[in-house]
Amino acid sequence: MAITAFTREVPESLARCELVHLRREPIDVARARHQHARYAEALQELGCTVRRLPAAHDLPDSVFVEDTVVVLPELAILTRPGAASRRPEVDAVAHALGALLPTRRMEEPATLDGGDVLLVGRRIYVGRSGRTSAEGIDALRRFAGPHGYEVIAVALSGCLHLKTAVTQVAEGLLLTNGAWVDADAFGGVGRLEVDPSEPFAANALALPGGIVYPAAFPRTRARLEARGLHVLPVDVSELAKAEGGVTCGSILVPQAAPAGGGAVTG
Ligand code: CIR
Repeated sequence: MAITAFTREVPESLARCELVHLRREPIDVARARHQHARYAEALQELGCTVRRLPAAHDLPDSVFVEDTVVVLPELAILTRPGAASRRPEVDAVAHALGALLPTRRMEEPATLDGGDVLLVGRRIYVGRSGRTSAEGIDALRRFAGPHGYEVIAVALSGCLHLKTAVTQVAEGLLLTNGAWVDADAFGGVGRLEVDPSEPFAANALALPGGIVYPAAFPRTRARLEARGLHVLPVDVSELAKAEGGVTCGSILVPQAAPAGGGAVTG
């Protein structure tokens, strides 16, 4: 399956990002940009075609594109992010994805961050976080339900988004931090727990060619590799200071397969 990965440049204003669970630390924007470029290369190495959305320097969190949309093969559901400062991020994403997929858009009072949404087959798990409201979950159900998806709300505590606590790393295998989410919520799906010394290690970006994964979590990486999974480590330390992980830096859109490998375009 070919995948187009949309990214958005690290804005000048990144250091003014929203923060919920982390203390504000100085962020080196030049370094963050370098790390983000390397992240995009990793996506490309694993077979994605990377498309960059226009930078938005007045929107500090605009690099974290995942939160603006939920992409299903059938449609793109544009979100209304839980942090008011982030809502203007959505228009550029709507414009780019509208050319590829039918789109629907959540309206006030619904709020939902894409980081709270985990798609496993025809099940859509959605975190009840500080960013995602009951109305947001209802809207997701209303848009996705007619396409045969079951939307399942999941409680979480201690972290920003559902995907801070759980991501899918292979068919039938979830990587979890059981301190932040009740891993039994995911039915019979297999699971691998993060190393206890690496609480933020559950956020992994699985692509058909391998897993893009923060270099900061070698112990959990070893657990993934022990399962035979190919892991491509990337240093995302500056983005992590803004409470971002590896899933939040891209929007993955499955495409009808073109000839050849990955590419970076405008
Ligand atoms: C925020 O608080 O919204 C940003 N500073 C971080 C968003 C990270 N998004 C994600 O993990 N999906």
